[in-house]
Amino acid sequence: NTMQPCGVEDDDRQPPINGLLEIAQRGLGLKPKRLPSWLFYDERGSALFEQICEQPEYYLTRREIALMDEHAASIADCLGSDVRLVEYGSGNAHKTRQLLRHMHSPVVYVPVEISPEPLHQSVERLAREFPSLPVQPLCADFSKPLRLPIPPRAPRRTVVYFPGSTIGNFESREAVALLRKIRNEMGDAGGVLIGVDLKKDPALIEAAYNDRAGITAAFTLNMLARLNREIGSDFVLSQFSHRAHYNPMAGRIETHIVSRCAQQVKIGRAHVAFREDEAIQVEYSCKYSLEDFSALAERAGLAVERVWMDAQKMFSVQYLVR
Ligand code: AVJ
Repeated sequence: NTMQPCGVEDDDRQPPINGLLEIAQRGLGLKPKRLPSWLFYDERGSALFEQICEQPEYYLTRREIALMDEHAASIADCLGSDVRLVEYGSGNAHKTRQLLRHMHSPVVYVPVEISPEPLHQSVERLAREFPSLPVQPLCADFSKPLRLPIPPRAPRRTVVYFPGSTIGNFESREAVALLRKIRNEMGDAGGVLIGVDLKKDPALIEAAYNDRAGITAAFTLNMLARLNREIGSDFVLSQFSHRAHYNPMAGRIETHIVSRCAQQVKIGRAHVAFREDEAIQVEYSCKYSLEDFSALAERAGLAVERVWMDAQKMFSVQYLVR
């Protein structure tokens, strides 16, 4: 079960590597140390992420769902009928159902998901609720060029749905590259429906990544636990801590795993040394103003056609076209 990178960091310019051990060795050999965010999402990490979404401080998921509750009909009208909806990542059952319920038929749904198990589950659930909806699942890494399945009949338009502010995990250059890739896949008449978390009081943002129950900390440290499980490294979890700070200049949460003491960790046959307080950078979560995001879209040859926001203007869903 070799997981592929789910599109973070600038791995794409490096020679291709697959093994988790090599990924860990390479990332921990960098200065400063850095591990890719997709490493969070093994089974345990995905379960912890679902728990994060239920924490009172983590406003993103609740706001996006509220937004979809309020605006799903208007979003569906904007997309029009005869649409092929290609969803990047299929762990978003609730939001997707809200959208599909309002979309004007005919619709073809193409969930794209890297792990076969969640893909299979989401397809089964949807088939039960939308028995007449054609579903063409695609097990693939959405950060790589996709070969979309041939639709039953040519749709009028392909819309890529990318919810959850996952775009925030990419630095701007990578985000632009991903949007360009989407632009190619959707074709001339296509569009992108994308969830984007907005800039707001830094204290609220920071709280979302430092919940009182410590779920986010557990989620972050699970990356080390995962490496211990899968490559036999010997990280002592109590000797590391989670740190998430908002960088107002860059407009992003920067999450690190910090070594509590000077220590050595066995990674494969080698040992990696940590200084006290040395940090491994593990995640960026970029926040955008409407102007920021429209400039980003423009760099990818896309224009923002519509923006929907929740009542508190904390989160946005935006429709981009060529
Ligand atoms: C799923 C990437 C949108 O960045 O807010 C949540 C992941 N990390 N808490 C985010 C995450 C820590 C989340 N995304």
